[in-house]
Amino acid sequence: MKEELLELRQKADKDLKELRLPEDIERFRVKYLGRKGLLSEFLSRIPSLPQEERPVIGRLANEIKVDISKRFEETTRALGEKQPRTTIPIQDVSLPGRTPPIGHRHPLIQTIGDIKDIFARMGFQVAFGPEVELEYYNFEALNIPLDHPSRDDFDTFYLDDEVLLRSQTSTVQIRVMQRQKPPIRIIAPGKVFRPDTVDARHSFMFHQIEGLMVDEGVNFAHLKGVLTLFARAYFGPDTRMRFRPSFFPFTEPSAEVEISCTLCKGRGCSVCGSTGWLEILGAGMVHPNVFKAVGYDAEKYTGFAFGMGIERIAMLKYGIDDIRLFFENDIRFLSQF
Ligand code: 2NL
Repeated sequence: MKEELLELRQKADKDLKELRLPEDIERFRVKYLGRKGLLSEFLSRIPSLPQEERPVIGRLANEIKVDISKRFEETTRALGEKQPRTTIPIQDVSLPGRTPPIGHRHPLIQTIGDIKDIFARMGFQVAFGPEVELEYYNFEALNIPLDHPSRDDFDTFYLDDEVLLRSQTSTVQIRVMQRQKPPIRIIAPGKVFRPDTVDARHSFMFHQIEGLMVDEGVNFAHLKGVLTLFARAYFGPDTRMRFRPSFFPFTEPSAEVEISCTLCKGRGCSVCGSTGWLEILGAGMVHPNVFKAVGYDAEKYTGFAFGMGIERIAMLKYGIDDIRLFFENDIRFLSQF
């Protein structure tokens, strides 16, 4: 019995030295010190020993149990001091914080906002309408005849015989005139769609702002005044303008409006094709047939209207040379605005 006990102590000593991981520690405790462990088992056998051996073996067994327990505790404490540092994540609260990336409005939306603010100061309200439209609003009400080339499938996305993706935002102004009587002063920004092949200057979807002012006595001088104020406010106070005769089915007379080149100030460069002028919008006096379509008295009311491409305006203002940059979601481009 005595030899057995001493052997047990030796084995326990050896096992203790090999303890490394938390699960080793627990395994050791169960094996030697647990309720059904080797030492308990040993102690339970003592009552069946001969009378004279019991006290000696009993004392020795207890000594060894206390000894193993003591050294087991020392070993686990030593291991415990090494281990927690490696498992608890270290947080240095004195480090500067990480700034989350903050987004901003898309440059086209900013441009719409800037243009809107200028017209708002002249009393224009903002109007919206559907992007999926009836052929009637996109063409018929705007005095665009059935055989006009822009009605072709090549220039308009048709969904069926009567329904299409609007190719201009004039549809919005027609809807407003149907609802409201003059005086009217609105701008209508939004997406328009045309089946063009995409390149540096074309996109199948782009943005327009159209404007409309209708009242008694509105004339071409009002149109020139409003657009001149707009151009100077948006492109700078030295901006000059010129109006050149043009044709649109929905206005008569009609004009193409140009500003002095924003880059070369009119001297001639590659942006303006050495003319010194840049076309920024089309405009004119609303055609009487458009007033008839919305039930306005064309003898009583007159009005002007204009339309401009927002991408083009933003490209001229910021010197952007490819329209596709607006739609590619490249953060290197967008973060510059
Ligand atoms: C362009 C410029 C233009 C209009 C749009 C318009 C709207 C109504 C009545 C009359 Cl409701 N006109 N809009 C007028 C002139 C030019 O857009 O280059 N368009 C092809």
